Amino acid sequence: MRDKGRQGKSVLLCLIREEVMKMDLSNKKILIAGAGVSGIGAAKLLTRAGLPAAIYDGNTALDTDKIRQQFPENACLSFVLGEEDPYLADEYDLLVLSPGIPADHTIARIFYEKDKPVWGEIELAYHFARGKIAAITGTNGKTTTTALVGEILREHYSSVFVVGNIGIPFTGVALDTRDDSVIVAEISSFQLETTVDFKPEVSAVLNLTPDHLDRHGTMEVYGDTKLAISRKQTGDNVILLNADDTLTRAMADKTNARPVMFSRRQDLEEGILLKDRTYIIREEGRDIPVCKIQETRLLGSHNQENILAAIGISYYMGVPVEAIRRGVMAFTAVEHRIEYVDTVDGVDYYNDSKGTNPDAAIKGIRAMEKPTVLLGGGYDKKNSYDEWIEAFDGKVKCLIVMGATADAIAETAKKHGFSPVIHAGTFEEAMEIARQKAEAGDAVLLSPACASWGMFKNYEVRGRTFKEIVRRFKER
Ligand code: UMA
Repeated sequence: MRDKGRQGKSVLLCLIREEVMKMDLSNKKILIAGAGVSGIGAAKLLTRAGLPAAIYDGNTALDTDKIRQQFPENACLSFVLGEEDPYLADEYDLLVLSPGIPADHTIARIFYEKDKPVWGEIELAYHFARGKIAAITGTNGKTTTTALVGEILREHYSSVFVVGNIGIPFTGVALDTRDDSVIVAEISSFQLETTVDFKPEVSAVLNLTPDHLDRHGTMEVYGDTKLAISRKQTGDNVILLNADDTLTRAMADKTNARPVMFSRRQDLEEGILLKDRTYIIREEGRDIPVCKIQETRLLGSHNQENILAAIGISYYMGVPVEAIRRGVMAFTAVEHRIEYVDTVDGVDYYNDSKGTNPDAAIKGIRAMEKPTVLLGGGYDKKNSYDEWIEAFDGKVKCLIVMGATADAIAETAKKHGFSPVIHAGTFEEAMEIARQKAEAGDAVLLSPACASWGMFKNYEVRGRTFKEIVRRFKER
């Protein structure tokens, strides 16, 4: 049934996964909350499928004309802006929530109170998508691992889609997937709050360190939210777990999927591991070598973990070892992740804007080999900066702080006896100071240990701004 065409409403039902279909969407009124990348993606999916889409957004100044221009003229699109009115839960049958809007937000609560379903954009896309899914979560390394798995899958499959928190909404491609497609999805904890029937063939939880606790409250809730990636998996499915991380290792007892461990440090009985500096798959007493560490181009021990996970995910997605080997060896770096930008006046500039929490930023600083002028600070997720500052390890010659967390970081630095710390009022000012402080032979690293919100739309805009300013430095 799922092979049929996709014109008209009756055909729409044929596209919906029979085994997961909970609801006949063709006669449901659907409200999408959030007019960002996810929300627009969800609205495009519905209108392409011939269904009306209504978008709710708290921002009353939203430029709806500009959004409309992204849709065909005959698309049935409407907007609800401003205050969340309880009547919305009477008017609409289903709410599709963007990940930036917490599941306990008023707009979601009014739907829950009326027993109306609340889905995320991932769940909506899942109901339309065909093919096999690999889903990746964890605190750090998700984007690199997702991109790497995408590269490996392309070595073997002809229809590959890389989607999710990486910046490409799953809803944007769901209608283009086929039965022989493979989809690799980076899924954030925010997105996992609103999955219901989402069931990937292979899932992975890479690691778990404190992050987004302002939203999830406790590490326990954060961990449970991450494990929701496996909630609907069964014994036919695989979950890759990091054996070197106590919290992810313990998830093996809480999932119905078949757990497969990966480890950088342990000689596992089964799983994906390093032996004699070679990545191997150990299965049923056999060691299958994939490639050597020095044959890969991703640097740092955290990337060894990402490679181990990617090998396991690809292997259980059916990719032959030779194709995995080619994919791993060809892969370089991801934008905004310890990305070398340029050398200006003998100073190397690195963009690690994806270092949005202390743990990720620790990896950024560890990868530096030269005296480093470090730019940090941004949105306040109530993280602690102690471990990050301890990791400076004599490498940081000057720390420039900005944003809502500037004072908290400066205080932590003082507590650990680190100086100098310089406050910058704007990102541009921070860059000017960095340029003045860095001398030939130094590095300037943007690795803020904080999200960009409050200063930028997202970490990507922050990273691109960094790169743009470096380019201007070069032209001066
Ligand atoms: N909005 C409201 N009320 C609110 C909050 C937001 O109306 O209380 C509206 C805003 O006015 C805006 C829209 O919601 O119009 C924004 O929605 P959004 O914040 O969900 O952002 P999107 O543009 O849809 O991007 C989201 C992810 N953003 C977040 O999770 C915050 C992107 O992840 C993701 O790439 C994209 O969907 C596609 O899946 C970014 C991110 O920072 C990269 N993720 C976090 C992380 O990686 O740590 C989780």
